[in-house]
Amino acid sequence: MSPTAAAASLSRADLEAYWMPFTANRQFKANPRLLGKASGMHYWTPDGRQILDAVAGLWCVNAGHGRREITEAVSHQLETMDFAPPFQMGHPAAFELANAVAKIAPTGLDHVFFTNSGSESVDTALKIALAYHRIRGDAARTKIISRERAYHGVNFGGTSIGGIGPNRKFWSASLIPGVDYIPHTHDLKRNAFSRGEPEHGVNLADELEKLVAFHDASTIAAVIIEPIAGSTGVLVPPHGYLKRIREICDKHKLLLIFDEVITGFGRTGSPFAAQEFGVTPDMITAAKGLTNGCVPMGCVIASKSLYEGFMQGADGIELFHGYTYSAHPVACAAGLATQAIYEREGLLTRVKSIARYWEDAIHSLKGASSLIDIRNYGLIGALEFEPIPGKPGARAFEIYVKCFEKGLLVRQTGDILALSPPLILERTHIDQIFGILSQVLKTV
Ligand code: PXG
Repeated sequence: MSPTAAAASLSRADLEAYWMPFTANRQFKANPRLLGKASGMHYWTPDGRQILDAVAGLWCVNAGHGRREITEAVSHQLETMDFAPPFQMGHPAAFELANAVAKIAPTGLDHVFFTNSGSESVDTALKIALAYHRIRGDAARTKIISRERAYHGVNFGGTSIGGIGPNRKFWSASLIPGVDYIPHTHDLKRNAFSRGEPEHGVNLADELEKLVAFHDASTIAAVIIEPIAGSTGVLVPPHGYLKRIREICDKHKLLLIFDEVITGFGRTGSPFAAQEFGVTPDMITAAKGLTNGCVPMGCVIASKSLYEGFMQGADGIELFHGYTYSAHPVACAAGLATQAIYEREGLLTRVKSIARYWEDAIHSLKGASSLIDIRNYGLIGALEFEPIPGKPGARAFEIYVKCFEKGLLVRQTGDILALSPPLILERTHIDQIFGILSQVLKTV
């Protein structure tokens, strides 16, 4: 039976064993939404309904679905060498992919550590930051400064620095100590319906100065920030905010980590948001678009001086960290084919040519009932709705389900809908996305 036919024939009982992540399992299994096939800008349900993908899977399929070059590279790699141990051994594709990533990264960020997900990238970056200070004889620098509403994945490190209540409250007594938060920058009173970077809020970066005064710089290892916060519902940084954060980090010798798991690989109109906003961190965490989402892989891109910091002292293992599947050959093959597509099709900067049309289209929804904010940057957009009293999230969930029924995949988080389509989309897709959304918004 083809996978599509198999999916179509799943019974209620067949759905039981799979404990679905970040999903209302009982609600889903009573009324499942299944996908069976994907190509270009679309998914198809097992019963053959076409769904326009306005979220690139989950912010990851930047070059569109079903790219033949990636399929061929992966299949060739599987036939040639299925696995190679990454500890004390290497294989050519790992070095090639590290070079390819370093080539598009901000100047000075030129060493790449491979992981298998965004969560692992974040935990890896935190461990590198702490170890770096220790190696330099500054072992008291152990604290991490994050932000309210931050999402940095779900491993213990990422959960510990996360700023979204439901994602951490069950484990809050068991998380790593020494984490503090600066405020988020979401300010609907002053910035609702902003196009691109909001005007107000650069002063919120100064809250970092207050935390430094409170903890003392000598105890702080790093500041970690999503340049554009994604999971919490798309928070675009106010004008000048990231630059001010960098200045404060420099002044107090704090490492700055940009978590670019969603903003990496062309989403903003530059290869990384660091280049887009003209601010260079000491490390970038990435994943998703690295392999076009088709084989799990993440990475940490570190500055030359960070790497050099470890390459001192006696010969031997410099960083006691790594995964069995770091630089997995199949993931590297997918990554190399993906990066070749990005380069050949100019996808890492293509967003610049379509972002204005996207911006005008999303803001044309203004005036829809209960819509309290529209925000956008690059090929990212968000619609925020007034919650139904006593039922947070219910309004956006209803819209999400109705969109799916009408052939459009969006992403819901709380009372916010997020949009992040593949970077190959054309104007006609933008018209379809906002055509469906505008119809659905009239019905809720
Ligand atoms: N950091 C950031 C900034 C992310 O957005 C992760 C780390 C973790 O990556 P992994 O690969 O471990 O999931 C993410 C993941 C959403 C959504 O709807 C976003 C993510 C994951 C799931 C849903 O916005 N980002």
